[in-house]
Amino acid sequence: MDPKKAAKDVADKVADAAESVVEKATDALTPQIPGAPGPAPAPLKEPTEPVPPLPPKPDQAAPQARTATGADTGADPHVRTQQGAHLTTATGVKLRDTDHSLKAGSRGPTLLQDHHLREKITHFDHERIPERVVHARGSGAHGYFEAYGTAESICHAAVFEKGETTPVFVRFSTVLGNRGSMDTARDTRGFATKFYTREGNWDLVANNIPVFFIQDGIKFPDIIHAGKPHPDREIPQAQSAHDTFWDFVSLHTEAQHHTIWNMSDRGIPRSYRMMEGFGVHTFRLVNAEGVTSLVKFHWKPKLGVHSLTWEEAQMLGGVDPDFHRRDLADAIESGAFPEWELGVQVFEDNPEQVFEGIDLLDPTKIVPEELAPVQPIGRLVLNKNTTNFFAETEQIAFHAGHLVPGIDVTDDPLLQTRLFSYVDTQLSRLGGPNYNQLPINRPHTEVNDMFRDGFHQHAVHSGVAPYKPNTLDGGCPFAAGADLSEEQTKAFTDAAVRVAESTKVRENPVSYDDHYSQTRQFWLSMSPVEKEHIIRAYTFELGKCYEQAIKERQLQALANIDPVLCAEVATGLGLPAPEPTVPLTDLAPSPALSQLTGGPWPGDGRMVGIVVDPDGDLDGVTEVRTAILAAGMVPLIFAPHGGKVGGLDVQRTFATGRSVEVDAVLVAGSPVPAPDARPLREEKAGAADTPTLDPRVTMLLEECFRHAKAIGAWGAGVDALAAAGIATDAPGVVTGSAGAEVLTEVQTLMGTHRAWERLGAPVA
Ligand code: HDE
Repeated sequence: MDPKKAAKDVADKVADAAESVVEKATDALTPQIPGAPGPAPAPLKEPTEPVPPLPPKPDQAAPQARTATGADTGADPHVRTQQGAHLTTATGVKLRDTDHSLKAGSRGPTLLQDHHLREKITHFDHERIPERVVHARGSGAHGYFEAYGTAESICHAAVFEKGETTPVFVRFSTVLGNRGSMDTARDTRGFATKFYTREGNWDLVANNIPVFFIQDGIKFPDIIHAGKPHPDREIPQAQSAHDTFWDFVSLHTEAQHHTIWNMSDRGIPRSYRMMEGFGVHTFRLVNAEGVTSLVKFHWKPKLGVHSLTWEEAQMLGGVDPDFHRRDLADAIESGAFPEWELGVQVFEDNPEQVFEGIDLLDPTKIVPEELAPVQPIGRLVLNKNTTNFFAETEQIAFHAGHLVPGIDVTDDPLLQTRLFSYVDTQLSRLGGPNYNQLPINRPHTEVNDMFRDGFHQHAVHSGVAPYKPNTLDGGCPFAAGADLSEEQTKAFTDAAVRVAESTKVRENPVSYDDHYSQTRQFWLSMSPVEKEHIIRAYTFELGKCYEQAIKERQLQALANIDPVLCAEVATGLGLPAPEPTVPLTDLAPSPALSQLTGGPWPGDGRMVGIVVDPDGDLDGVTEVRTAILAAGMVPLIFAPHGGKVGGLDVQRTFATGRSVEVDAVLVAGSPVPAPDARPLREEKAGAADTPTLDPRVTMLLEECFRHAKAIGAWGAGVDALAAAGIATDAPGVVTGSAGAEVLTEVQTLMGTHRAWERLGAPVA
């Protein structure tokens, strides 16, 4: 046969097969339950016909297809993925076999000549890069930021122009744990946003806690070394419940304010979607007239601020260490796009940089929202998952110094150190100075630097004169101008702020010495149930310390915060409560600090478990399941076995599911113990006597009750509650005769996140 025709036949065949896979993939779109691993269902047998690489899943996006110097190539962003249907080497040569190395005979030694073996193994050997020195564990998503225009009067940055929509990538993280650590550790969370603005990239590298452990960046290695695992045994991973952390914060008492936030429910968020974000430092904005203002940035989640209970967080560490990562991806995949409002607290840029006695340059202080309201300036929506975690989430490089015209820094000594650290760290993490050329970091605007060469240079620079002044490249590139009305030439201009004449010193301003008044204010602003959680958290963490002296020293710090807090923790530790060593200052409580204010909150993307009995009311289950989906939540069917029950797909069996995966549970029947509920096979089944209800359902209901989740039951499900010992008149427990009506009430209960009364402390 004519070789050209043969080649065309193969090409046509491949194209047809690809089309059919894509069609199947498209049919499989809109999965009602998120989490499908691929774009098309997997066949039972290994395919025999080649097809080009499958398309990405509908919920996925990739970095825009820009050149290393910012030009829009107009290509499909997925153009960077594998090409063609056949396996090749890294240099595009097609391969016949990747399963066997080249040997001298089938039982002989492997030949050094095997270039494919060497290339494959060598590449594999170098797949890992150093993890981030802090914030190693994280997860990210694509989205956009839409400006309301309300910041135009204080800032001339294009990103805040009314109606301007800017693509963003957000990465959330914990701080202390390594890349593989659990999501639900008690810790601060990172909330870093890269705005690909038309004037260059702006990074707002924020946390979910508005204050920091230290006032001067030079102490950063100290706090991080104290928080990381002990260097001798490298334990404990991803937690602060150990001697070195408490040794440091009890000595370095400026850390006490941040620490009480960590000990509060803020340290164990229910979801990244339910966290606030704070820029921490005060920033300086400049408007079109050159007038400067000082601001603090706040992200406010549409779903409210909610947390796990400590027991849930601990259980999830084992049951689902990827809990927050999964929650974010699932929510986006199921169309419940996470959303926040960006707001600013605005202060006059006076020479003292002080507002109502609060030093705006001290990152251990907040400005209560009651004193300076948070004014909304735009909306952030995350609507696409990543296509490749490494290329996007791992390789994104944030930098507090990625600023755009109109957004500038202040002299906060913590921020000043960050301006150095973020570039420096990428050099070893991303292997050289060209990390901004990685696809996820490329700006969506012209890049015309004079930086040249270096490892992994992607640009092919023309010209001969990457220096200034020059004549050989026509004097290019030219310095941009200060005229703000000329967008083409609008330059970043450092705000011309006066620096007071002073002497070189290594010291803090006196105002930085107050470590306790706002720490106490936080405590006084909590509701009783939140205070209870804080007491338990301190007692747990200090109880995990070995050294008595460290516990006693931290009790002294607690005495300086509040005598009740100190006494309660001291009782748990079996130590006497000391007297305060500083006068207690009662600042007015700030209701905005409590998570129990506001609401009711929407249930977007929340998980509702439905316990199903194959002999129970399956029509009711179908109806309720549809209603849950219609409400933008995700139903998870829990059944005695996998596969289908009454035509419904089962997402969790009583063996694979656990209460901590759901926000609320509906009980649609009273399933008898399933065959695999024998104690020998199933640890969750517990004791050997024969109960009427499957013991794993009993456990699920007990845990949901203990964690103050909404519980609803109808029909035989009410009997299941009785069998599990759940009082039907307890707060947050709903029974009825039909599923739909029970669901409506459960949804109302979910609006407050938990049935707080069940947590054993009054709400207000
Ligand atoms: Fe960071 N921080 N940081 N930090 N930080 C890093 O940068 C550092 C601080 C924050 O998802 C590192 O690329 C110093 C405050 C987030 O990729 C590193 C100081 C706040 C992330 C670094 C601080 C943050 C980082 C590690 C004290 C809240 C994760 C890897 C002067 C406003 C970003 C990297 C991501 C990451 C240094 C203090 C937030 C080493 C020296 C305050 C959210 O450069």
